[in-house]
Amino acid sequence: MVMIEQVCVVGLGYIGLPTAALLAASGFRVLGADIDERVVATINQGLIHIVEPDLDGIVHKVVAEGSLSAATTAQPADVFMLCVPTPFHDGEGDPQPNIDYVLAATRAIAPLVRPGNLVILESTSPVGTTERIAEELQAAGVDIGQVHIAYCPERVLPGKILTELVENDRIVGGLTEAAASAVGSFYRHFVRGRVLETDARTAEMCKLTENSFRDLNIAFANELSVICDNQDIDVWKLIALANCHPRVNILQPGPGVGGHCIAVDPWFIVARDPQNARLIRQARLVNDGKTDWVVAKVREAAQAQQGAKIACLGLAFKPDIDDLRESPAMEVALALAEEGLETLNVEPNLSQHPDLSLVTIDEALEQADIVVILVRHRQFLDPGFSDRLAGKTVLDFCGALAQPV
Ligand code: SAJ
Repeated sequence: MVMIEQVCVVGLGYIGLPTAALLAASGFRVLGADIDERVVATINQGLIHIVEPDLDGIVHKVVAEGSLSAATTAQPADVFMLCVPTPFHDGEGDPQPNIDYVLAATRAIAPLVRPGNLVILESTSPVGTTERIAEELQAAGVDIGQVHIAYCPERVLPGKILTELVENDRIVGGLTEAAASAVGSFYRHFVRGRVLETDARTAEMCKLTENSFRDLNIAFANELSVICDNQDIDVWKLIALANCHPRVNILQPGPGVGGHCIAVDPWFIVARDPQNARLIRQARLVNDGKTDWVVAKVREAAQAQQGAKIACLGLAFKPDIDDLRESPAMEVALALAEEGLETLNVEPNLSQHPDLSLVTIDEALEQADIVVILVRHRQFLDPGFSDRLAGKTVLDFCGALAQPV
């Protein structure tokens, strides 16, 4: 059994920082590493640079106690956890995964890795990335026969990260059975869900599969919404009725799929096997195409009312958060403004935005001729909200006004 006292978490973003804080609160001495000096300085003051409920309190506490500290370089430890971004390469054609940050982080820890250490990758990654880590470490002179290397994907929902880090089941994919077992034991120190051991490639594919499953099911709902619109059927009512069947559970249509996970990860599967990943690729195209469809629908309504003011209600990528990254609602609002239409943008979870002027719900409803509901924020679900829309053209793309069946 490996004795673990120190953990080095490389990458202090949406996953790395909450994980580092949780480990520190669970009794480990945690050294966080991030290449961004401002991030490091912020954390060392006990503050946070991301928005996530309850994270500020826990980071403040563990930094004050001395169990979490940050630096711009990795530090010697018993466990190394890599939580760095895995974006796309820019270019033509289908998006291709870019694992450069994972490889750079591996090279950064390589001089510090000693026999008996655990090296864990948490970043969403294409199949084979954990093997690439082993190759990089070996090339840097590490005796990889003496090191436990595993893939353990994060599975948390933004907005519920601290709870889900502890409660969710975790998959640990070892490059060897011994690695899966050693890394599994480490996770059992702080995870209350089950820790399920497997091989690295299965674990890598499992993470991508989970988000593709959701993307595909949302694509089904989005496709239905367009078909129903053409046939004058209320898709929200249709889905609610269909879901009364004991084995049917259709997700909800929206203006497209946002965030930095579900709209990204399926491409990692497609990139490895474009010939066979036909449904997965098509789902991505359907969901991205839904955003263009929404813009076209609003354009059509605006053409019917020359000079109309258009209220865009909700800009975040999903309900009741302030996160605008990869948000289809934001894409719609920007596209309409670029077309020269007069828009009034509302995001109740934000007071301002650098590129877009925001107004309150009241201001928007006072002035708007056309109301476009893009995100199912709780403010738009209030009983009585729909009464305030009387006399306006209303386009509800997220079912905020849908009545229960
Ligand atoms: N959405 C719909 N219709 C639905 C459900 C969601 O249009 O019925 C849209 C949302 O509005 C949003 C997008 O999908 O734009 C994604 O939202 P989400 O809440 O489904 O997921 P994320 O991106 O916040 O988090 C996902 C989660 N994965 C799964 O639920 C399978 C989370 O557990 C992962 O850890 C996370 O991706 C990640 O990091 O990969």
